[in-house]
Amino acid sequence: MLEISHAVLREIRLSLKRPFQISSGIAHHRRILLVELKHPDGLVGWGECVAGETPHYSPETVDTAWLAVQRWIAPLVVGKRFDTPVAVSRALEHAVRGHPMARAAVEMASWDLAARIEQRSLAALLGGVRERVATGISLGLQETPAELAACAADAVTRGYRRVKVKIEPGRDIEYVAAARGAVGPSFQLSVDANAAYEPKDTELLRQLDQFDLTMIEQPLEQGDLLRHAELQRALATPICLDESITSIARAEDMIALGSGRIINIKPGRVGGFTAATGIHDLACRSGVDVWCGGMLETGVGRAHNVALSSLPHFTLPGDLSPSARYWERDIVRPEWTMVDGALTVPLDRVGSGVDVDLPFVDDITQRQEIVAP
Ligand code: OSB
Ligand code: MG
Repeated sequence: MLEISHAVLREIRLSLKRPFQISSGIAHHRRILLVELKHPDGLVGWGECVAGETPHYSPETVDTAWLAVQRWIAPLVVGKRFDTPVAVSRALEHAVRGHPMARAAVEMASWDLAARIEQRSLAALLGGVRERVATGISLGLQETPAELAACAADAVTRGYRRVKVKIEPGRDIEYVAAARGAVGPSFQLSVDANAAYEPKDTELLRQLDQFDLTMIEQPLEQGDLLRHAELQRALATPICLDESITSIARAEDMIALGSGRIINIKPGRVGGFTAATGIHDLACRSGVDVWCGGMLETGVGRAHNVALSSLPHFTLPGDLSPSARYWERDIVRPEWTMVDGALTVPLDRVGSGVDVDLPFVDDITQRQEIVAP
């Protein structure tokens, strides 16, 4: 029985080794909301909220998520018993409109806790089958095409299986040409615009077809499913949606409208694992490819992304870089390491497979609150 006695919320602060710039904003460090759900017997499930510091990627931020979890979401689960984490997801969906990132932090912690109660790995509980998951790198916007080419070449040398480069108007064709030159003609290369373009840019985006990209991620605004469908009809390159897909229903809309051919599933963006696995199953039935995106997570969120990526239809490499790419020191033991361009799914360990380094987390905690019944 999934019984939750109380929840602990923490906001931690971690510096990124290097700033990460996308079309809509830049991150030098992360302020991250961590959620602990406690079982009366002492077992703990961990969740990490993927909301950023400012609303440049999504409407939610770490501050709105803190408010939503502390005031409305955690009170829906503390002092309660649930049959399954799916029931937790339903309870949150029933009572909270929007706030999918805040809901996901609690929902995913409940899956981790359920796996620990059942003494199974989170990956197995989710239906995972893969023992290793292929890793792609997401390269932020660079100052010059030559700098981007150097980063891309370095990523290939390190063994990454796919390189994704951020683009924006003014930093696109020339940059992608340089990246393609650096990785070679047959290497998996993709681009991510983070919604920086408009329908009037269709002719420009058509020029990207010459680079044989695996996909172009989120070219237009989050709500523009119809315009993405028109753009997809004009392009040979598959469109992948990220920001637009906030629920199973949005994924159904995308597929019905033909707004793209690939989905970037981030469990932390869609309300948690229940929706993420639902989107996975839908995509599998519909012939749409999926892969797991990243949000510069710590080792806690990365563990969740790795577990999800072990499901059978995650056929494309995910944005799942090892800990050392982001942090001087990650908050979990063991840290995530990459071998031959892949991370190992901890199928032989209980729960998400990592232990949180609590003394270190305490050192970097900016605020903490207990939510009890
Ligand atoms: O669009 O996928 C994105 C990071 C922050 C916000 C949005 C995105 C990203 C990434 C990073 O691409 C991927 C990673 O975690 O390595
Ligand atoms: Mg993206």
